[in-house]
Amino acid sequence: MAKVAIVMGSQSDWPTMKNAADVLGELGVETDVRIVSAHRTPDRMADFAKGAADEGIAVIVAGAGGAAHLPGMIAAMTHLPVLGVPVQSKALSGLDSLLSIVQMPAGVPTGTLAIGEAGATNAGLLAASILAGSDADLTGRLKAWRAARSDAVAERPVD
Ligand code: RP5
Repeated sequence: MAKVAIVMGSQSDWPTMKNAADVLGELGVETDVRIVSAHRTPDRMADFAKGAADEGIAVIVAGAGGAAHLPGMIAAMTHLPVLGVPVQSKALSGLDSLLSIVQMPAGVPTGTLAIGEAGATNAGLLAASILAGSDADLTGRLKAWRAARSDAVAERPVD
């Protein structure tokens, strides 16, 4: 059963959010990926947020762009950790998305990652880190993944 849900406001967010799914796949973490829009499918969003814990989901990665209310609205309806990814928007390059996600009122925490693909990748890694706290095998895979990334960095640049 998937312990990480990856949700996004639109099909157009998938090229960004796929980075979260990919890194979790590399770490052997099953994901449940859905399109859930705060504005276009609010009832679907509420059903998802209220039911996620009972479905066995432990961490939610939520990405949206522009008026990116999705992560905060989900966080308002579940006690599960919500990691928000600001998707890069056309009009304002994702600054709108970032500010829509990051400035939550005290009491409704929503993690906020970097704009775009780096944020999605790191949201996946953070989700894995959270799960690794109670999963020794995943801890080992996460350490190996990070070590491989370090090993891939050359000591000196090449021409
Ligand atoms: C947001 O509006 C979505 O998360 C997406 O980033 C943005 C644009 O959506 P589309 O018009 O491409 O469907 O709700």
